[in-house]
Amino acid sequence: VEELAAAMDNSANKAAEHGFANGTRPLAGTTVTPPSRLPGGSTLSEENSSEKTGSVAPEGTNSTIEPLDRVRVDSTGRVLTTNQGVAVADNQNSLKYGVRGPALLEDFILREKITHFDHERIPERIVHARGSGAHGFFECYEPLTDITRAAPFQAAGKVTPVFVRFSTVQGERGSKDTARDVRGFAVKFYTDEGNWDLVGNNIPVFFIQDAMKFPDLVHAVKPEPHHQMPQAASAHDTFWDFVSLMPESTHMLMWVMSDRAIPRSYATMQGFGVHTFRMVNAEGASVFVKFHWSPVAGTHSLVWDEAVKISGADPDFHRRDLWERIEAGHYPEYELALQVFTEEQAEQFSFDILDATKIIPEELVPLRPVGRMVLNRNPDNFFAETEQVAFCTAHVVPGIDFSNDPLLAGRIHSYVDTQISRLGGPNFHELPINSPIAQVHNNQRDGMHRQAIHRGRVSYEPNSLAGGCPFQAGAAQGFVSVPARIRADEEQGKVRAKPEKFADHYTQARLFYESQTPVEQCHIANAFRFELSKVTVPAVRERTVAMLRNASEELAMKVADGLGMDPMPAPLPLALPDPATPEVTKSPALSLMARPGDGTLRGRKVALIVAPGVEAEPLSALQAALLEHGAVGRLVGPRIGAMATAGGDVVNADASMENEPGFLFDGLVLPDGAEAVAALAQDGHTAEFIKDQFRHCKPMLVLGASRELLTHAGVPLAMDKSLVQGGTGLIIAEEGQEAAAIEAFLEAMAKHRHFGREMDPPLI
Ligand code: HDE
Repeated sequence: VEELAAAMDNSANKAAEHGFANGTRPLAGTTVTPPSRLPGGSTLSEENSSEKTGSVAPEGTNSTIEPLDRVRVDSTGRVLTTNQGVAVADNQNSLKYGVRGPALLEDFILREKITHFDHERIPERIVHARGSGAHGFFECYEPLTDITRAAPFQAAGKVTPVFVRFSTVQGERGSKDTARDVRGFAVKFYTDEGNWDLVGNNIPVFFIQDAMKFPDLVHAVKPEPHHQMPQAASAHDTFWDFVSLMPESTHMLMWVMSDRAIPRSYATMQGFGVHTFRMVNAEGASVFVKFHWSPVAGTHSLVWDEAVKISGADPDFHRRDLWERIEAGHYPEYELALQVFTEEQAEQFSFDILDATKIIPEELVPLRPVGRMVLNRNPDNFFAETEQVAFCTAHVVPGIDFSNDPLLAGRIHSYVDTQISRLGGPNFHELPINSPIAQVHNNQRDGMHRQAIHRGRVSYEPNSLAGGCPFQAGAAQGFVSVPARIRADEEQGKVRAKPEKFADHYTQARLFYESQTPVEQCHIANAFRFELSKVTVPAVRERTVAMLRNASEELAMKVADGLGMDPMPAPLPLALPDPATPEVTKSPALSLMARPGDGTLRGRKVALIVAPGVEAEPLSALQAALLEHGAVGRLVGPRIGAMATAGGDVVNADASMENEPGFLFDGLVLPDGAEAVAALAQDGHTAEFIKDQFRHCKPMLVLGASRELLTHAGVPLAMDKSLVQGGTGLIIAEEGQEAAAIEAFLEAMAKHRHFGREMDPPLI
């Protein structure tokens, strides 16, 4: 009975409401002592203590978790039932008239099972269909009461539970993670005063300035409607046709063609609120803000050739990485920073802060760090949480408000609307993942899938029959919109038009390109070359180059050259021939290299190649060293399983070169051992492994006899001596110098990539 009670501790149903005190229904014929407490499933633990505020999040205090115990299901020790709770005797055979006879319509058990199955899928999101989610918390560094009354920012150390969903935009739900694409970075804060959704992206600008163009943009970038290709890619005619006719997209194109669009991990990319928002304090005074999330692990990306290969070998690359980091306790962490500025400052800027195709350079308005977010719990169920989570830009709380950005205005409408069809009605806020921890009381009633059982006969306000409840909160507690003044209206009246500064389409595109390191500039040019080479209509390619000429002649020339376009087309005519002089012409903060991160190896994966006859000792030392730094060293062999080492021991390869190809790892170690090396030289996978690691500029450690494998793979050792001197991340261990070589390798790993050896086209 005790075992049963323990098993049932995790189970959840509504039995408590039917008189079973512990919330679980006992099995027939048993008496169980109710377990004292529902399971914890803590999101906050002592590991999450904060060095910055000194606060230690108390264990088990995630207020989103315990209410969910009501709907958690664990079937351990339970019998199979129908949805009506009727025990099912036989789950293998449908009801037939005789064993060879016809199936009977009366079989309600079969029909219930199949009917439910037929409806298991819901419409996927029209954009951002493919995503991955995680739970965590936000912790405030210092009270921001001077600028906002929003609950998460009221005290140092204040902790607010969050759920985050990262996503790609173009591909369908079953597409790949490593597409060249914008990534969604949507955060739901379950604040004490209601849910606040900060529905951002990993790029701080957008393709268009006005919501009116969003359906056109999405129709252009999605797979083409006649043949539904390409999947998870923007490299096709309709996308480039549209953007080359929309010069306002030039700035965003620079970002999407940069390595930002192929992040190494969700844990190594930034997030941005994109639009200008407002923060409002208790006195009703407001300031403008921009939101920035910066990963503690630094900003790191893949290279294109690698992203393409990964999408074949592991389409779930980012989803797996996020899951594994959290399971391993290497929790993704991001610092939230604000750019705070006033309306008067905004008026002086050379660009319009309502224009979502513009950033505010950090040099103009510095970032103010205000808190950190830690993602430390994987969802229990992908569908119930990650798929059903409904982010809406309209979900703001007292202390947060909107600006008049016309793109944001459209979004405030769109997200609630889309959930109504995606999640089947207006009650999506009652799905456990969406329901706020703040209590909900209003007179909205009924609709599809209503969960709440409202008591009493009053569903209107004002009322006297229910004592006036629920009553209006009033301005001190309730949400009050900022009474922002709207100028120019009287002169202009209702118009379909844009402010003049919106027409400067190129100044910030130039700023972005010129703020990149030469390696990044080269990757941007190569990305344009690749994408446009997939475009079949020459006029579209030419128009894009004509547009780029207005942002950077150098870039346009490189792209034109890569496309065999000679001469270049004339630049597109400017919508605003004489734009205001920008305050900032170079912003190093815009480079990915500006945020190398904390220098740890947490969450990285290294392949340690093994084969029968391998010298195992240095590999064990290396595995231990990697583990100490938070990285995983996996033994990868010609096949999985046990193999004898040179010293007569046994090592177990847990991956094979076939099932985990080289490009899935952040670093490579080639082993010593004459017999092993001879076997590896005979296996074509070894050379592929080495080539990919070399081409993708990843750290490589070469021990003893393996040097020969480099030559075998065509690595140009003789060509450039600097290649072997550590600076380019290729470390060849001299005899007896293994320990020093391991140190050098760990250092090289911390640098992530070694672009010094990158060549275009690649030499091998
Ligand atoms: Fe979205 N967007 N969007 N978007 N968006 C959606 O909402 C929309 C825009 C973003 O993980 C949809 O629930 C319009 C900018 C993210 O669930 C939809 C406009 C930014 C996610 C929608 C934009 C975003 C979405 C589809 C222009 C960055 C995924 C399913 C006016 C700041 C959230 C859904 C998640 C999802 C509409 C532009 C970010 C259709 C109309 C700009 C991260 O409502």
